[in-house]
Amino acid sequence: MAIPITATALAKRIRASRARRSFLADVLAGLHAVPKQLPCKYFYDEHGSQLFDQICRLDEYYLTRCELAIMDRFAPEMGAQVGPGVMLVEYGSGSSVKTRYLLDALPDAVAYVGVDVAGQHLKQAARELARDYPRIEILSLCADFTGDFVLPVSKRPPTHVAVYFPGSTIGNFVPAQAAQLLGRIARLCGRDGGLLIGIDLKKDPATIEAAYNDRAGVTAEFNLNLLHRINRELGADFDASRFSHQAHYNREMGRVEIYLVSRDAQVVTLGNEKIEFLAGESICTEYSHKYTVEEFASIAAASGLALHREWTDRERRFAVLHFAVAEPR
Ligand code: AVJ
Repeated sequence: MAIPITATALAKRIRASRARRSFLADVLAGLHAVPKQLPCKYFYDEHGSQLFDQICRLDEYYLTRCELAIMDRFAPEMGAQVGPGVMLVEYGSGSSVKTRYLLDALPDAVAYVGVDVAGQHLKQAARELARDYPRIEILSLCADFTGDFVLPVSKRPPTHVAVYFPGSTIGNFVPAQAAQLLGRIARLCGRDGGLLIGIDLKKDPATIEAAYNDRAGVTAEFNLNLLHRINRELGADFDASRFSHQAHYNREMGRVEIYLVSRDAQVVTLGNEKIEFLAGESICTEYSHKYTVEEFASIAAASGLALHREWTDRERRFAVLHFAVAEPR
C-alpha cells in the first residue's frame, strides 16, 4: 500500500526531481562540449559548501580576509552612501558575516531580502538575521538571480532598492554575462537604486595562483567534490583519483581558470552515455575573473550603472564598489 504524503512533502519531491533533471542536462551538455566544461554553481552541495567555508579561512585565500577588512573599516561610509529607507537585496546570501557589517551601518533600513537558490540555507540565515535585527523586515527569496524574479513586498514601503553582491561571485561570469547581470540589477533597482559589489582586483599572478592552489589541498578537494557529487546524485562512475586539480592565471583573459585533468585515457559512464577522456584532457570547472576598478566600472557603465565610491584594503587586493543606477536617457 502506498504511504500517504503531505502536499509540502510532494512539492519538495517535485522540486528535487526538477533540480536533478537540470543538473543531469547541464552535466551531459558540458561533458559533450568541446572542450569539456561543467558549471561552477554545482560546486555547492553540502560538502562543497563546507569546503568553500574552509577555503575562505586559508592563508593563501586573501579574498575573504580582504573583503572583511574593507567591511570592518568602511561599512559606516557604505551605509551612509546607500542611505536610509532602503530595501537591501543580497545576491547569493551566504554565511552573512559581511551582511551584518552592512546592516549594522545602514541608517533605518526598511527591509533585507536574501536571494539564493539554496532554500534551506536561506531560511536558516533569515531566522538568525530576524532575531538580531528586529527593526529590519527580513525576507527571503529562493531564486536564481541570473533569471527574472519579482521582489517581495515589504510592510513599510522602501524609498529605494539597493543590491548587495559581495564575495566577487561576479568573477565567475565572463564579461558579457557580467554586463547582462549588471543590466538586470540596474532594472531591478530602478530609480534611485544602487549596487554595492565586491570584486577581486588584478595583482601579481603568483598571489592569485597561490589562492587557488593552496598547500593543504582544500581547493583541489573542492574541485574534485564535483565528480563525487555527479556520482552520488546522477549515478555516474567517475574515479576521482584519476583526475587532478589544476588552476592557473590566464593573463590575456584576466582570469583564473580551474580544471579537472584526466590523468590517463579513460571512459566514464553516466546513465546510458559513455564519456571518453584522453590522457591529459581537461574539464573546465570555473573561471574567476580579476578586474581593475576602471575595467569593471566601464562594464557597469555600459549596463546603466555609474561608479560613485570605491573602497579597497591597504594592499589594494580587493575592492567594494558602490554604483548608482544612471538616469535613463
Ligand atoms: C566564490 C566565485 C568568489 O572565484 O574565488 C574559490 C570560488 N573557487 N576557490 C572564487 C572559488 C576556488 C570563488 N568565488
